Amino acid sequence: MADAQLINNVIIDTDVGVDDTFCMANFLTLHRKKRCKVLGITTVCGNITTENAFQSACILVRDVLKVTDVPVFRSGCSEFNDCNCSFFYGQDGHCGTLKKQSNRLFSTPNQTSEQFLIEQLKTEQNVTVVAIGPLTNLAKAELLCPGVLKKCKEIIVMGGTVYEPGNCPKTKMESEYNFGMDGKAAKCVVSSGVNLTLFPLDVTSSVRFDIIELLNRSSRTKQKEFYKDCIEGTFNAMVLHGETKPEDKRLTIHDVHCFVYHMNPQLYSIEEMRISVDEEGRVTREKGESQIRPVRVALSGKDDSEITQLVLGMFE
Ligand SMILES: [Ca+2]
Repeated sequence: MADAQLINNVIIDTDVGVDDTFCMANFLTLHRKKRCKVLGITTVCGNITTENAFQSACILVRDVLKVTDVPVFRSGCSEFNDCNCSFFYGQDGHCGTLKKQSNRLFSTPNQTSEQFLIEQLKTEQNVTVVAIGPLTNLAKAELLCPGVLKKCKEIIVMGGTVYEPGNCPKTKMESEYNFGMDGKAAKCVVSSGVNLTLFPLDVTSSVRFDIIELLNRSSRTKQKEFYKDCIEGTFNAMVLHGETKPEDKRLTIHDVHCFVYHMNPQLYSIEEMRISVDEEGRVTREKGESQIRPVRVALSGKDDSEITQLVLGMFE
């Protein structure tokens, strides 16, 4: 019998980089096995532009992973659409490999990402939102419908950094990318009093995945060429941007930890913290007495090999 914890409604809010794909593909594998229900994928500008995020997510879900029963939405928010955001993963968010898979152009659905979030949170029970891009859509939903985010069972966020240096060029590396790209949104969501678990750079940068292991396991799948391009493309981008050395054949896959945590929260050291976020997306720990509701913050992985095994489940 499936673990009752895993029978859960999930909405994935994503800016559709390669690390997002590792998280999404894993959730869609669970969805296929009926161990969770992915209600929808809401895309947002972040790693790539608003339009590219929508198109890339559609190609990934429909043409690469062949999932037909999960709707994909385009963000109605374009606050930072003109940003130069494709520097790391390229314009398709996947080092060019998604465009090799399909050049289909998808039409925009009638509902926007934030409208879908509001509708689902109002009507569905037991919804976990997995937020792995800038928090623009979530903040917009909260702005349009105050209190709506509190209807989530939990929001699992990849974002922010507590002790480690940031990685967002827009804020001169003073904040993590998702928080820095839309600091106001991050501030809004973190201070909204929702049941929130945060995966900051502190944990997502410290756990690294062996490239040979990823390539070996992904070579058994129908999408092996796609995964090979994603893994090698990400590694090359990490080397280019000084995030690793060429001889260290391991990847960081930031967003995938939100999936692993959903499967087994015990694999992380998690602390309750009172934090605040400023409009540049910088995270500050509040000291002493404070009215701020604490959030759970994952600071490190407890067992890297167990974490890796759960991630490799997507290649079954
Ligand atoms: Ca992301």
